[in-house]
Amino acid sequence: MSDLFEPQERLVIGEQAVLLRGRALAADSALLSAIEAIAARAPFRRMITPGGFEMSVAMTNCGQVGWVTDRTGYRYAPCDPTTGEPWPAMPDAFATLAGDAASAAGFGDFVPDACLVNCYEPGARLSLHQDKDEQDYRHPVVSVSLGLPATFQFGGLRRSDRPLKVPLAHGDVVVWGGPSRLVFHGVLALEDGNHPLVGRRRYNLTFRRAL
Ligand code: MD3
Ligand code: FE
Repeated sequence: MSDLFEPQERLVIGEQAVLLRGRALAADSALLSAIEAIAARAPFRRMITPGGFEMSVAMTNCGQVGWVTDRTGYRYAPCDPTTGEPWPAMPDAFATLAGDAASAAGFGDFVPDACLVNCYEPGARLSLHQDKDEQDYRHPVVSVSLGLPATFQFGGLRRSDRPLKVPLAHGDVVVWGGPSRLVFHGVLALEDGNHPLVGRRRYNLTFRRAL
């Protein structure tokens, strides 16, 4: 356990937004195997926005519901529209990691019911947006980064607020709650590279309480 040698680095990046550097490192291979198992049943796909654009980030989900977008809008759905099957269950190790990270950031009793799994290949990006499709914004969102590093943009409550750039690396966990829950945020185009465990891509898990 690396935390026997160095205390975990905690970086406050906003009001109730806490970066727990390396928090997921000890579980990285278990998380990656779980992602592969999820993707074997609910394949990564590039969804279409309501505006008709294909997203550059490929996505899948696990949990009771999954986030989807198509020409009709954004929503949480109990079944994968690609297969018609329910999303794979959320692995216990996922829910435990998310609950523990939320506790460490001061949010007790976070029990996620949805996990969106994003897959970035070089060039993929996520433009500034708010996460507003969940029922109750009092629940935090927990994100876990794996693979190639990315530059995260942490903005404000208005799209026009100039975003802060935060590098996110393999194993980083971020908890976003309180006033930071509704900030505009995004990810700059992924730079090419090769991660020893993950290869030429980046995964991001976002744990939410959607219902
Ligand atoms: C701040 N994902 O899936 S994780 C998303 O790296 C999303 O794939 C990015 O934004 C990614 O919606 C960023 C960090 C994140 C996730 C959700 C948030 C930050 C957030 C919700 C509210 C505020
Ligand atoms: Fe988001």
